[in-house]
Amino acid sequence: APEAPLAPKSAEKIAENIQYQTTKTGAMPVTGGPSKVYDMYRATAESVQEQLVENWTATYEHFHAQNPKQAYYISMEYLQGRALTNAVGNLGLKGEYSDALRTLGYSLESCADVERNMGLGNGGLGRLAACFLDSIATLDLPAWGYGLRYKYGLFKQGIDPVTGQQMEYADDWLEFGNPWEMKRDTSYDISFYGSVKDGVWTPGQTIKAVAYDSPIPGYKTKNCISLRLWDAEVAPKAFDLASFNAGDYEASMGETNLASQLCAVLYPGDGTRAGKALRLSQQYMLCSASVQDILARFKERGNADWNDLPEKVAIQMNDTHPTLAAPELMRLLVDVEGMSWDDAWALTSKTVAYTNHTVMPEALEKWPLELLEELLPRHVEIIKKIDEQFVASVKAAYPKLPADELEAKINTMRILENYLTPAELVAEEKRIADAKKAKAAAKAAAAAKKTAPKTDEEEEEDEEETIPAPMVRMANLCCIAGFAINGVAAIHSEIVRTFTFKDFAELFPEKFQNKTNGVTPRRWLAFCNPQLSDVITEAIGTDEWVTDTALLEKLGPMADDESLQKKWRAAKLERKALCADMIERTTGVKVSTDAMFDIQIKRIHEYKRQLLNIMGIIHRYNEMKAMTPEERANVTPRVCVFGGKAYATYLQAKRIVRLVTAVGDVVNNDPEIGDLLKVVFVPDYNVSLAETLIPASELSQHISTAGTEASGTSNMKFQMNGCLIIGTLDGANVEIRECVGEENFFLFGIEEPEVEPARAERAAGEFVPPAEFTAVMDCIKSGAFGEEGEFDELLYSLEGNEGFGRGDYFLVAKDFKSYIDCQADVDAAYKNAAGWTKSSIISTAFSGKFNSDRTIDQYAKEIWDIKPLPVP
Ligand code: DL6
Repeated sequence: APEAPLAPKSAEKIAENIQYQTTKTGAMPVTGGPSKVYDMYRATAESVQEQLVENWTATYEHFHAQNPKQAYYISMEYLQGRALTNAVGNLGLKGEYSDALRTLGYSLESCADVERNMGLGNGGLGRLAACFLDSIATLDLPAWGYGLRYKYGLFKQGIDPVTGQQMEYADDWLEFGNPWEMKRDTSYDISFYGSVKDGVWTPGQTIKAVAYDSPIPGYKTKNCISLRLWDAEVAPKAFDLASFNAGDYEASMGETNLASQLCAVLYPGDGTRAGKALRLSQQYMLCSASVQDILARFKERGNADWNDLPEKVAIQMNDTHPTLAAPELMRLLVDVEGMSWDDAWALTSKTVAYTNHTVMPEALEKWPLELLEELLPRHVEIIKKIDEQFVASVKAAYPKLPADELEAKINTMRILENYLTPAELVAEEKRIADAKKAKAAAKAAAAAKKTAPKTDEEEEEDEEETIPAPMVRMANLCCIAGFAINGVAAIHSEIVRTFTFKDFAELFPEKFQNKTNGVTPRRWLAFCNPQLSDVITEAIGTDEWVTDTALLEKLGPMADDESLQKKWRAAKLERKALCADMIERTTGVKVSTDAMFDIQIKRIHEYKRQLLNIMGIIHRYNEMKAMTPEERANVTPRVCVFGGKAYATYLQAKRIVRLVTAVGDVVNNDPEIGDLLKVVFVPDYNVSLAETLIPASELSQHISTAGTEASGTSNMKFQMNGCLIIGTLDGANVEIRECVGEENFFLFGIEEPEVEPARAERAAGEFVPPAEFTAVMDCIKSGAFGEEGEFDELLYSLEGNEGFGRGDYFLVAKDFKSYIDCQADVDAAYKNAAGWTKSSIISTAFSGKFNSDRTIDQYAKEIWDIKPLPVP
């Protein structure tokens, strides 16, 4: 075998290196052919990893020697996607690796294509974390990511060919190993259960969290940071060999079982107590291992004074899942390092910061206190003390507030909901028992006098009064412990400040910030869309826009230029052809590249209103069916693409998926309609699919009910790729529209302040849905799509509050007319190719703000207080 040259840079040497790697991975490079592509990918990945390791080690050593303040991003999710194309792109070696593989009889694209997606996330929150890591590395910032190494991602989604329904399979992304990760000789004990006496915790079970690191290279820099994922293993000392040998396998396997369950899946169902305990255990493992590691590094770098902690460490909690990082930091400082409570609190509250990613009430996590107490008894003591301290501080802050108002404020803000001290609990139990007795006596007396049946009020009064279970509100703990709290788009941060956490913002106005999300222009434009990237680089005369996205604005004045427009359209067409191939491969539906590619890809959720989209399509279809052939000739042809996963237990979302496939079954097979309309649901939406769909898109839908989508980030990716948006004034749409100009954004629907009045109007029975909406409802009810009655539960959600109706909470009916009118404007605009292309160019030109480098620069300066530290 040839020698392995260290991190070669020429195509020739790279080819040698790949060949050398094949001797380790077992590939047969000369024969080629599909069965060997995976082996070749492995060999290429090993070769690229060697390149990265040089920089990775240099970065670690540089940070270690310089001992800067470092930020740590703790997140339950990372949607990294594939690594190969991104790594060679960031290393600036794409051409060399392509050439090297060509000489070996392969192509970089086909090798990249067989890589499994590292899909350790659910949606925007996880993909944002991945974009942030890319920007952190690119900006040379001292920061790292921490997460969990789930054995299975969320799930792989299929569509049952017979029923058209979503199916879920385990996403075994590690089936053939992961060439990018490195298991480290770093592990920490993570304990659960047990008891606490005088502040000393004697745990019941202990497992080991073991570090697996993946390199995250920056673009055109030596800096390469780490994504450290924790996996659970059983600590050898915890394995009960004696019980095992005595045949008591159950007893011997306690820790082994816990360890194997902990990192089995992302977001295990939490409908049961066991499911809740598992999710909490995952969150705790992530927090405990990460915080122990952070403190170990603080010491390892020679920092001797704990008071320096906030000058050396910032911890960002990505949503509330890593909230336990705060009490865990307290525990480690007080119980392990022997610090006083007050000193530890002073440090903790200057070290942790919180990002909120949703204002949907059901997503603001609350855990039963008794469950947390059983799982983490010492942490509950700590949380109770933080709560008690906070309640006292609120009382001190509002000395003049009337007692009932103060009590209401405390009840909204404190961490523990429905919490009673032991003495209050006894008193409350007595009060309920006395009331019950009094009621029974009164009832007996009344019964003696009266024979008439009970009134509704009397029935209600009969219902047994119980003491509600105390809950731990994680977001409140984050607001109390965090030194900064931010939302993820301007409108969202405003809702967070003035509504969701209004009382906290009044008490701690200095903590509240906005950090509008962003996406990395490397993965989401330069690498996923080389066709358009080449056109951009040629037009503006430099490729420096890949980091300095403000340069894209140079495209603005050229938006009318005919020759640029021609190249722009050619690039789009090439991508539409690639996308059409993918659609045919994955769904069997042949689509025309002459049609407008109209795409909605995101988690399936009622608030994101895929239902509005598909109902709009039904309206379009019915209108087309009623047309004469001459009228039909004027229709703007469309390919309507949906993609996204419905959470396994979210039935309403699964019904939406089914409605889309049912409509597709009818429309796609209607010879009268042909290529004028196609409706496809692309299964198993993931990062790689997005990299194919987004460059091909011409219209994308971001149509959530105003005030419900925190930001959205796919809207930014679509915009960067010259796609026009149809959307509501919600999340980052608001800022995108400001950047591209209202004439280049298809706006519809009511605005956020109108939402509550609209719901009230509906609840009062005063809203009459538009005729077009009612016609679509009737059409679905008639059984035109799928089985008759198949969508009854789905449609009930759009009806009034009576029966199963849920009052159309997300206001599909209210926005329907405005939506279909806006879609008619889209159709008209698409007919003017030059006008459409101009808007498309302007979209890209003014997408610079949504570069995650800008977002990360703001986090670094305004929250973390960290500075770039380039490896020399
Ligand atoms: O901030 C990233 C991303 C936003 O762009 C989306 O608007 C928001 O829905 C998402 N939030 C979550 C949190 N959980 N929920 N629901 O995923 O964050």
